[in-house]
This record gives sequence, C-alpha cells and structure tokens, in this order.
Amino acid sequence: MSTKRNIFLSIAALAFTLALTSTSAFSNEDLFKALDSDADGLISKAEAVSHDVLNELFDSLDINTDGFISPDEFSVANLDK
Ligand SMILES: [Ca+2]
Ligand SMILES: [Ca+2]
Repeated sequence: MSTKRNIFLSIAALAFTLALTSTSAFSNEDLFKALDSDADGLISKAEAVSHDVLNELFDSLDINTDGFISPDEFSVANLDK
C-alpha cells in the first residue's frame, strides 16, 4: 500500500462523498443494495456501470483487486478523512 495510492484513495473518497451528498435520497447502505442488482453482496464492474461516479472510481475502491466492491470497500468511499 503506497502513500501515493492512499492519497488517490482520499481524493476518490472525497469525490464519492460529494456525489453521494448530491444524491442524498440514498443512504450508503441503500445505495449499495440498489447497485448490487444480483444481491450477491458485492458490486461487480457490470453493476457499477449504472453509477457514473462508482464506475469512475471502481479500480481505486477495489482495494483487494478481486474485481468486486465489497461492503467494506464501499464504506471506505464514504469516509471523509
Ligand atoms: Ca452483485
Ligand atoms: Ca474488492
């Protein structure tokens, strides 16, 4: 885990938080469920396509690079630090 990656992740988290704020009809958890259309508990790249910001940030949020966003990885995106 490089410092450069951490900085990038912070910027990504900030952008994502702003995006969530602008679509505040969803809580973080509701948004995750809404995006997880096959309800397997993970957001795949195909599922992320429906959300512009998530789609953009997918690779930076997929910390373990398994090709899916887990709830933990998703929640990191909403931390404002
Ligand atoms: Ca899914
Ligand atoms: Ca992952």
